[in-house]
Amino acid sequence: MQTQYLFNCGKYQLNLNRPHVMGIVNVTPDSFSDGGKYSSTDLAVEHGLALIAEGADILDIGGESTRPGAPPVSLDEELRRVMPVIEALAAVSTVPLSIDTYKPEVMRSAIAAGVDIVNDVRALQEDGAVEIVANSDVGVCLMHMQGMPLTMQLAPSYQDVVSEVVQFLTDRMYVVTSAGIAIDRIVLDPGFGFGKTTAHNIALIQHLTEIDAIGRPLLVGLSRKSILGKIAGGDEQQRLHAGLAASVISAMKGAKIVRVHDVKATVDALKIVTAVMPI
Ligand code: 8Y4
Repeated sequence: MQTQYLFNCGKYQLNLNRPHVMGIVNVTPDSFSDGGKYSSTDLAVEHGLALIAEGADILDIGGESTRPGAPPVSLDEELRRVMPVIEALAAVSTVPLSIDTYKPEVMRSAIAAGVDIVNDVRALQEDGAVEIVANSDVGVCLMHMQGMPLTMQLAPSYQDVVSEVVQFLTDRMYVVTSAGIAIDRIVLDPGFGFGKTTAHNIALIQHLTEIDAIGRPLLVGLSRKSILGKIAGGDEQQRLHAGLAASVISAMKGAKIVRVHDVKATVDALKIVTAVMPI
C-alpha cells in the first residue's frame, strides 16, 4: 500500500493519487528530421504540444537513445538537441517537463532552462549529478539498470531480480536524501528492459507491489519495449495493445506514473483504472 502521494518537482506539486501519464518526446535526428522543411526542434516541440493536448501529465524530453546497443551521444550533441526544445516548451507548457539524461552538465542546463524533473536511468551515479539536483528544487526519477546501454542486454544475471532492484533503489534513495534531496522529490523505477531478460521483466511486474512497498511513487516504462513483442509478437509499431495492458496492470499494482509513446490511448485506459480503483 502506497501512502506517499505528493511529488514535489520544481514549479509543481503533483498529487499522484491517480496514475499519471508521462509522454515521451524524443529529440534525435532519425526520429524527427524529415529532410528539411521542419527542424527536429520544431517537430519535437509540436509533438510535445500534441501530447499535452492528448492529456499527458508530464513530458519527458530526451536527446540520447538509451535503447539496447544504442551508441552514446556526445555532451555537445545532446545539448544541441534538447536545449532548444526545452526552452521552447518551458515557455508554454502547462505540465511539468522532465529531462531524460544521465549527464550532469545536461541536468544543469536543463534545470536552468526550467525543467521540473530529472529522469536519470543511472539514478544520479555520475560524478556531480547528485549535487546538481540537490542544489535545485526539481524532482528526480531514480531508475535501476544493470550494466550500461551498449552491453546491458548481452547477459543479464541476478540471484533474485526483485530483491536486487529493491536493494538498489533503497540504497540510491538513502544516498541522495543524505545529500540533501528531500524524500518528496523522489520517484523510483525498476527500469524495465535495462539489463533484464524477459523472465526478469515478468518477475518485476508480478512483484511490483513489493517494489511499491519501498514507499515512494513508482514510475514504469514498458511502452513499445521488446518484452511486449516477446510475449504478444509484433514489431515496435505493433505493440500498442500489449503496452496498454502493461500500463493498466502496472497502475493496478500501484505504479503512479507510466512513461509512454501513445498518450491518448493510455490516458483513456487509465481513466478506467482510476474509476474502479479503491482510494
Ligand atoms: C521501442 C521504443 C523499444 C522504446 C524500446 C524503447 C525508461 C526511461 C527509457 C524507463 C525511465 C525505451 C529514458 C528506453 N526507458 N526512463 N527511458 N524508465 N524512467 N526503449 O523505463 O524507451 S528509454
